[in-house]
Amino acid sequence: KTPIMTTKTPFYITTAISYPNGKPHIGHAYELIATDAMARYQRLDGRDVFFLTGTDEHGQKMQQTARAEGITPQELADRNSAEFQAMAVMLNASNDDFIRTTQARHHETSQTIWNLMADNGDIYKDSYAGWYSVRDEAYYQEDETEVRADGVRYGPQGTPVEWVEEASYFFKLSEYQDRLLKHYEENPDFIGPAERRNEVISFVKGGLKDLSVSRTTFDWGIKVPNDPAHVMYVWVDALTNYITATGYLEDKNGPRAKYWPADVHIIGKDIIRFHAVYWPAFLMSAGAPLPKRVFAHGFLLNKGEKMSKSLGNVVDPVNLVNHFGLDPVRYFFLREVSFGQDGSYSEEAIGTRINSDLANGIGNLASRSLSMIVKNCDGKIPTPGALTDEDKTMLASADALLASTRDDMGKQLIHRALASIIAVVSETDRYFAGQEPWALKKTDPERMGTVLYVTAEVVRQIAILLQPFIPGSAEKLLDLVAAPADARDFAALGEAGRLVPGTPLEAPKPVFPRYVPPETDA
Ligand code: ME8
Repeated sequence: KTPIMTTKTPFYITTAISYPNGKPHIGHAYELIATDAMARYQRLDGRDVFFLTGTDEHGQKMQQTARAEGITPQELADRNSAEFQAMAVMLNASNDDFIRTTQARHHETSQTIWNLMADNGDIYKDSYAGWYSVRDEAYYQEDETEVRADGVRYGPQGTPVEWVEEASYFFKLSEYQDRLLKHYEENPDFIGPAERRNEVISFVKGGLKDLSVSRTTFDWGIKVPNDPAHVMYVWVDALTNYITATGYLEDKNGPRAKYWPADVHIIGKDIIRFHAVYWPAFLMSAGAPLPKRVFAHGFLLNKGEKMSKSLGNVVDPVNLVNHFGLDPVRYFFLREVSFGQDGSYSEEAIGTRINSDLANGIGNLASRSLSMIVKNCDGKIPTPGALTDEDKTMLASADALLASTRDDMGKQLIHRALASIIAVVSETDRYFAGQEPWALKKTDPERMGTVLYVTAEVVRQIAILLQPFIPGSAEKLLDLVAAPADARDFAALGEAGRLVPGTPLEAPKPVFPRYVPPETDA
């Protein structure tokens, strides 16, 4: 036999890299869970996936926070980066790497990209005078800021700005205005969702000024090549992380170079400008291909209110997962929030959603149908008889999910993919109730076997498709239908992987307990 070379198509997906100036919060967890679902989906769909997340450790915010705590920025970064790494494990994230911008590999690539931009004639030395938000690590035009009643001047994201004047290198961003607009025009999928695309286009049409890309009033950053009095502006180094991890700029034939350009950067809506304006301009200047897509998700609100330390409603993801369990939390955020829009969460909403869709939905369907098989069919998957139109329609609905969810997930419509999977659960409930297999037990046992076979087969396919979203629970469901370990990816969906009659099943164990709110002292 001649071995067949299988070359899977690469798929590179990233989250933003988080500032480790504090512990991770629920917004960080949300972004990682959503990106993980997309990475897992593509892996199961046969792509060669590289999924990157990490921490953004330089800049003035890190330096100031460390000083306030009486520790070094490196100590602060080490302590909190470890928290972000632990969160990724806790959330069952399938990231293939975790990048820290203080790593040697990243210093190297940041200096490489700087040199490429300089060699292209896009970097010059001057001095900067203008407004800067340390919290956003962003420069703002005066007309983007306002002085509020408290006498403090704020930037467009509601964070205070301060006046900065210092020697600085500039990047000739102004020269990229037309090329960027042309790129947006020719690549309508470059920015999603549409609201963010429109926002970016109008910002760029408004005119781009050259960007200050180095700082001299502090030293916690990556040194500018040949001018050690300057450290790179933190966003120059931060954005570069995505290409650092592939090694593309150092060696186009290296083991991970095939992943560049990224298929999609998943970020929050507050940092779209950096990703859809600065980053492509840097890459154009460095002569490297641009990412195919930048998709901005919305913000999570606690009971409709913005989370903030002063309101005391910043939820620790560890507490949330301890309270509800990991997969219920993953499921809630992925199903409840329209990906790309803001979303609200509350204990009540999480409880309601997991009871209706998981405990009373797929959990109940699996346990009712599979326990009937164990009791009434000798503990083995029954042999189906001739299929009726209803059976065929039911199987066709399950078989159609691959194409529809593939389309939705390709557009980051995670909530829509999940909604269509759960809609098939409801359809199966109606099918099951309508066929009354419990009544067929005496009148027509062969027909009962067919109905149970069809139902179990739909459960199998739903379990395969739920793996990207709730991997641990989906695995348990697949164990319940005795799906072979090598037939759990999307190649096993549809006709190709139908349940094999005669396969022994064990009595189903419950996978999704009902959520019962804790007693409160009224
Ligand atoms: O912005 N809801 O880091 P970061 C949803 N280091 N998402 C939220 C959120 C919320 N309430 N709060 C924050 C940075 N996020 C930079 C990124 S990338 C080269 C550098 C999202 O720790 C936010 O939008 O402030 C961003 O995508 C991510 O969490 C990290 O935010």
